[in-house]
Amino acid sequence: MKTTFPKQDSPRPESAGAEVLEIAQISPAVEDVLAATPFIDIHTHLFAPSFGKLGLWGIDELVTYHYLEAEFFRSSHTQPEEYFALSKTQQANAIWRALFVENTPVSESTRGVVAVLKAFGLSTDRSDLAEARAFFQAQSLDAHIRRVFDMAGISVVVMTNDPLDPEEAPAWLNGSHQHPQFRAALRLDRILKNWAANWQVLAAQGYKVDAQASGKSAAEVQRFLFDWYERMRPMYMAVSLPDTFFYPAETLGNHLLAEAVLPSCRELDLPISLMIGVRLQANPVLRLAGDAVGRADLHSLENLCRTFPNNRFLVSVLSRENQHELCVYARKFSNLMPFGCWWFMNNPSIVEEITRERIEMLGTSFIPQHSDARVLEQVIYKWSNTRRTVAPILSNAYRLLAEDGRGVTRGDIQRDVTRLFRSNAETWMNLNGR
Ligand code: RAT
Ligand code: ZN
Repeated sequence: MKTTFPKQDSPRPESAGAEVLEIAQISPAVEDVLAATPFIDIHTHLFAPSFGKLGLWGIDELVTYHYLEAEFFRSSHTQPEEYFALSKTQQANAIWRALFVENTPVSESTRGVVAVLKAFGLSTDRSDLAEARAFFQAQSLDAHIRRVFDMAGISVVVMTNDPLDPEEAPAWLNGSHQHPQFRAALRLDRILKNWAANWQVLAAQGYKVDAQASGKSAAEVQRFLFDWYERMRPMYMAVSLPDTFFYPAETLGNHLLAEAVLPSCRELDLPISLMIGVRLQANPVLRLAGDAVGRADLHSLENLCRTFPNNRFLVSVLSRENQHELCVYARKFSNLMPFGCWWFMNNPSIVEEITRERIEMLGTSFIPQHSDARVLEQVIYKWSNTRRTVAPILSNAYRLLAEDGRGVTRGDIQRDVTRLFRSNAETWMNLNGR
């Protein structure tokens, strides 16, 4: 069992890029380095091509992203029940008309679609989607994926893989899906949040579990996780938790977390990702778009990081009000890695605030962003937005440092950007060793 946590240990580069930059050179150097460094996207909902239809891509999927569906119902008289009865093409047409033709697409998610169209040289102001549809239909998926990764400046994405998803599990059981650029993450929401509806699935597969998760159940859940580890070779285990999550409360989920999941993570040397603060189905008629946010009690994190010092916790919080506490806890616990500006946090104004604060409090010992992309081409706009927002923040940090007496070199900038957007993830997940 590991008792130490991966630390970065890169001495200041001596040779390449060793001259101290003038203040005016800092910002172009930061932009260059950000553009030239391929990032690792540690949380997405994308799938490797071998998963077939589970992998979403193309204009109709982009336009019907649930972030846009939520906006659509504010700008259209269409009721959710009517919308969900439409075909995908009709849904995309309706959203395009309401949000891109009848209104100006100034929101973050609508601008994202515009940016993707522009990136492929397509018109951004057409009254319909015909041109875009023709373009995407003409692409062959493997080549398109390579092009998209290149345009997004990413080298690897981590998927979200649920062994109890009735559509996804058979794909894993029917063959290998190892892909160097699409790595797995073992998602535990069904086990940890809805044991009542899922324990029988494990039981039917031969695991000796019961409704109360008593007796051998925790050991059997471990056996289930080991089996899925072998199948998926995941980078981490993961769960999204509600704002009401509290550890240590007497719940089935906490029992399984402490007695099955965390011991398995220790044994397998895997981090666990906790995404905390979702208010699931605040408005169920909106389906995937119906979740909201609530402030969580982060004493849970303190309790977990202290009680389980040999587990590594990758943590993202959904509420803006929890961001500061997360930084403070990361200063207290080196087994805690804050990551990403998740979902409702992924807007430039908030990303800017959170990232500035994290640099001020944690230096480069955090993972600034993940895309959460559900549709392949979203990585293009999401990562371009991240680079655009982070560039002035990093430049400003270096300018302040220079004014305070320590000039920076291009080599310093490269080391920092690599650590933030690659090696914190690589070392924390042991990406290259699995
Ligand atoms: O951002 C999203 O798309 C959300 O719907 C969630 O999927 C969230 O990111 C999660 O992983 O639970
Ligand atoms: Zn997600």
